[in-house]
Amino acid sequence: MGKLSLIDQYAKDGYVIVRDVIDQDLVAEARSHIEWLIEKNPDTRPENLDHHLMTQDAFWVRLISDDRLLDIAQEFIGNDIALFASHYIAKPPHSGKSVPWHQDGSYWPLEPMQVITFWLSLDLSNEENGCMKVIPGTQHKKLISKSKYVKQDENSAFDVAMDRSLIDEEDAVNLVLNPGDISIHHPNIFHGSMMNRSDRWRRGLTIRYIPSTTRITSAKPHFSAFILRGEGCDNGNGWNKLPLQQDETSMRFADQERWNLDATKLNKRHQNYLN
Ligand SMILES: O=C(O)CCC(=O)C(=O)O
Repeated sequence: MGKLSLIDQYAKDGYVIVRDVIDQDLVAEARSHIEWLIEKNPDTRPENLDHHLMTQDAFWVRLISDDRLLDIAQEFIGNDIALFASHYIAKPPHSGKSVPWHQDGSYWPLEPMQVITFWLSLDLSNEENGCMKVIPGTQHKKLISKSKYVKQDENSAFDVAMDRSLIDEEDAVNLVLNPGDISIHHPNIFHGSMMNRSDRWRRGLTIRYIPSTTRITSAKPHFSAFILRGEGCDNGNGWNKLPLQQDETSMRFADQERWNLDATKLNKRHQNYLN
């Protein structure tokens, strides 16, 4: 049998890996960005650097808007691409928290649940430092309501997650990624990751793309609702303006001038839909 396309592999297993998507210079900038965020937010755990910090952060939005990522996202969700959420889960050496088993869609206020997650690896991510694990095929299971999730202990990055009795750990696959690789996963797939007990960091960025027609039904404002490609639409999502690099709100980065021009153009194009 020939090699399956990304879409076919994803349909079969609920996840797929794409190698070498982002170059090492940009990976290094993303690592510096994590350091910058940690310094600015000393009370936030590095596993929890999430989209609440994002609205004014030009480097973050530039990174998730990278054409190499959007070109892949387009294969899955079409030309009109928006961001729902993004989150650095950076596990420090020796003490990095686990991400207990869950289905992403259980937490998400999306209608319909049309969404795709990219996980961009910023280190060698393997079993030793707590790489992501998935259970292939579980994307076909229904979403379990968050109200059925059970409380987790202080070693977990989440307060609640799936009951362990629902998980067949021997079916789990480790997603071993090099810096710059991405994995892509389905909102229903069972997945999680162990603590980082190694002496290396395990840093990754989750990026949740939606077609811009998908509605975000939670209370507004939604800090990471951005139209990234295509026509966009006014569906009550309260789209944010793409932020420009300014020293008060964003780290400096290599292609900030190009970004400021591109973001200004896109903001103009979508001005009727923006907050
Ligand atoms: O970073 C991890 O270990 C887990 C990531 C995750 O749960 C997600 O991207 O949905």
